[in-house]
Amino acid sequence: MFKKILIANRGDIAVRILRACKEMGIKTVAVHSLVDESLMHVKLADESVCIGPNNARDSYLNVSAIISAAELTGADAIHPGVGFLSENGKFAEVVALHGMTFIGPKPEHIAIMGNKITAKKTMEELGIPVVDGSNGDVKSIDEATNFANEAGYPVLFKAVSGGGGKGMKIANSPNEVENAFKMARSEAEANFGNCSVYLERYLVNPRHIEIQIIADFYGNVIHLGERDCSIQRNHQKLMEESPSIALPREKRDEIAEKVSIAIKKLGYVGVGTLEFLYEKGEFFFMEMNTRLQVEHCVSEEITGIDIVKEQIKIAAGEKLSIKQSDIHFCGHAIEFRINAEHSETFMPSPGKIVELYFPGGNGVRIDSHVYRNYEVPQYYDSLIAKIIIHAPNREECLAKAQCAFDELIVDGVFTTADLHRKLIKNQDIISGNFDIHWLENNLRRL
Ligand code: MV4
Repeated sequence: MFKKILIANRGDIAVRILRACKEMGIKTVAVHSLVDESLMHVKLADESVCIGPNNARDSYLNVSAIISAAELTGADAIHPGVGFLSENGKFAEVVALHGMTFIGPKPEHIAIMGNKITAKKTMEELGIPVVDGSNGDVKSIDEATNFANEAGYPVLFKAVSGGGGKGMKIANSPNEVENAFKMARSEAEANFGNCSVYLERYLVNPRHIEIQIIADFYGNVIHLGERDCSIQRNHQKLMEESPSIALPREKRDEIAEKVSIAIKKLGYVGVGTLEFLYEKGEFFFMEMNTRLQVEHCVSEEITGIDIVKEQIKIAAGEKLSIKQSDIHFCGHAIEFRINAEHSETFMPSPGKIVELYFPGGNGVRIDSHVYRNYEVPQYYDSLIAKIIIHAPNREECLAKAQCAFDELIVDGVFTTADLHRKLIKNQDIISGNFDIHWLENNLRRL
């Protein structure tokens, strides 16, 4: 097992990883930017190193500074957390070249999934259902129109190097193809430095359902069921839950089984998530996230498995300690993301948290790094806390969430808590009647 892990991240996820390390008796190194000097994970870590100025590019994305910090402190592994360098295959290679372990999958698998066409092709060959699309990048308007006429409208252009929704353009009819193609290409070039785009049949009202997997070096693979992440805005998830109210158990078992087999055949190692769109009882693979995810907590709650501990053990070469048949899905869990943002405009709201009280009690989990008088910096993601509620069923979960939000106090910055207070009382949310567009379509009415 590792003796010392450097955590190349900040915020709630750095604290989450630090806790796993501490429980396992592993020493921790925190890294931080100038403004993050008094961050919670810095206070809790055994050692800390300042890796640069506030701008993430100069600190949390600064590969040489992070490698130097790891060598200086004698860390034997680096945990990239979420975001930042977590899906950077080059970084994973550099870590290995310096004789340390990157706590994540093999660089080759990061690379396959980083290209949306190879990701889709790979998964399709491994028996995972995908949405009808151009087999490769689309090079001309003619080629695009031909595909669209065959597949039927609407169609969707996507960036090959994309992900997270940037550079997507819909064409509803033949006369919209040219414009959508050109716009998608220029957005792809501007955002990813690669103008390649591909085409898919556009799914109009899907849900976002993802499958969590964990795989070790010895071909053992388990899945932790699904998470429904349909409640999102501008590709930022706000509320995630498991199980999905829209997904019959047999359908869950069927897709999760297919995913486990595919992951085993692929030789993938570590934790990962396959993101699907689910419409009219059918799954369509979109992307695979080759890292820990923000919303991993809901799967932990309903399975009792510590995903981060398993991830660390696997990276150290240990066998998975759980078999699929040992996993029992228990109750319902919902995660509410508390961002320092205005709850109506979603404008960032940096500043000092002058008053803070977190809810508690049975089934109420808080993953957070903030404390009273903490100053939310303007430089990074605005997530300040995750409230994860676990109860025997969805109804009790929502009731418990109401109690938790009655107790919660965050003063000094605007937060998304006010939006959650409305969401959990909304009839569509209560009855599970929503798709990926629901929040954007209903914000004004909430
Ligand atoms: C789609 C789609 C509809 N049809 N693909 C957005 C981000 C990327 N992960 C996939 N995305 C989508 N792909 C087809 N063929 C709709 C979306 C999409 C979306 C997906 C998941 C969660 C939120 C979304 C919001 C808008 C569009």
